[in-house]
Amino acid sequence: MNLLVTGGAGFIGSNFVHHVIEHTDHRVTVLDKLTYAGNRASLAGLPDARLTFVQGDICDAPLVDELVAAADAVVHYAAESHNDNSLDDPRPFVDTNIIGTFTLLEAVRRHGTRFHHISTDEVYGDLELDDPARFTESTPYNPSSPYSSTKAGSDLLVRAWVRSFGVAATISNCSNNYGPYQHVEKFIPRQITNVLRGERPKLYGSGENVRDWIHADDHSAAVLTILEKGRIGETYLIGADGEKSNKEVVELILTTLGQPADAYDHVTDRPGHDLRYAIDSSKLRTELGWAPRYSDFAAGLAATIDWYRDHDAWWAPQKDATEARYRAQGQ
Ligand code: NAD
Ligand code: TDX
Repeated sequence: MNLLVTGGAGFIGSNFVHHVIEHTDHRVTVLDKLTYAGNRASLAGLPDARLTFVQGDICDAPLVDELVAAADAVVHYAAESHNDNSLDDPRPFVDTNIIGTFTLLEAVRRHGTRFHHISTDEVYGDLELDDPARFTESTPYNPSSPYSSTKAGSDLLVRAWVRSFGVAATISNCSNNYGPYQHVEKFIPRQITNVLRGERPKLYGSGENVRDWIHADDHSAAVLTILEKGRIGETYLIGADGEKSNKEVVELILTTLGQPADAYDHVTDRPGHDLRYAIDSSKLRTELGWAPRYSDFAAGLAATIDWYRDHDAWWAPQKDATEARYRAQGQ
């Protein structure tokens, strides 16, 4: 198959491209705008015979049409992805996440191309810390931030294009990813690279907020499974039973790097900060037979820490500007 992967120079998209090249015979074309979050170096070393890189915008309808016409399937990762940025300037989130997804849907509709839409558990809002419930495919949408509301909007566009126009699409909503190639603005890489630089980790508010962590490679395997075996029109939740409070994660990063567990600072909380996310991925596991490989979070985190220690040249150019932005917000 010829796969068109949007956002393939970003964190999860690049992990998916590596996964596809390693585990299948598919050819991949990446369409990526190379925003501040995209990095061509995340695809370095992959064979030219299997991978074509196109720098461009998913809102560019003629370009999207040409690339979709040449593809057997589209896997759509491209997005503005950071909640804090969406509070500062929501506009690019509306443009890329909504108009960009609309542009892709119109192209796959014209060409009859299989489409898989990558989304997030944040579309469901948040849960109380002591709520025994977890998100399922039937949880009502209740997004909190400009980021999650634009992702929710893009999911609803996909559902409508399936029902109204018969587009052959599936959707997956995944929990928080960690692993190599994640931008240093995000929680885990920010704290790892802070400690590597001799700076203290920064915890928003109390640090009691809970995220449900999954390794990016497990996310990639799940997406490939849905692409191959998923039922058209269906949504699948992806998660690996990895609930941890932010405080627990920071303490684990510190102790893994040989520092005292309490050597972190509390900083200004994120406005509207979602309390807890938790995914029930039974549908994906029982219907399609997927299971995560990274069941030991401490081991996956240690491997991720090693990756950042060994890839200073990949993240160092972005670190100062990222921290300057956070400092300006009191974070
Ligand atoms: P990222 O910010 O690391 O990467 C996004 C990529 O999209 C970048 O390479 C960027 O250059 C590209 N891009 C942005 N706007 C574009 C445009 N207009 N045209 C073309 N390319 C554009 O994001 P990520 O964390 O890898 O997230 C990828 C997808 O996964 C997103 O759809 C996100 O909502 C979803 N998701 C992320 C997580 C997570 O934990 N990071 C969890 C669940 C779902
Ligand atoms: O310095 C920090 N300190 C801190 O306590 C940062 C950057 C974050 N946090 C907290 C906020 C969250 O509770 O850590 C948690 C994780 O923060 P982010 O990495 O910004 O992720 P989150 O807001 O949970 O969203 C992520 O998961 C769902 C991705 O960025 C989204 O793209 C995805 O949809």
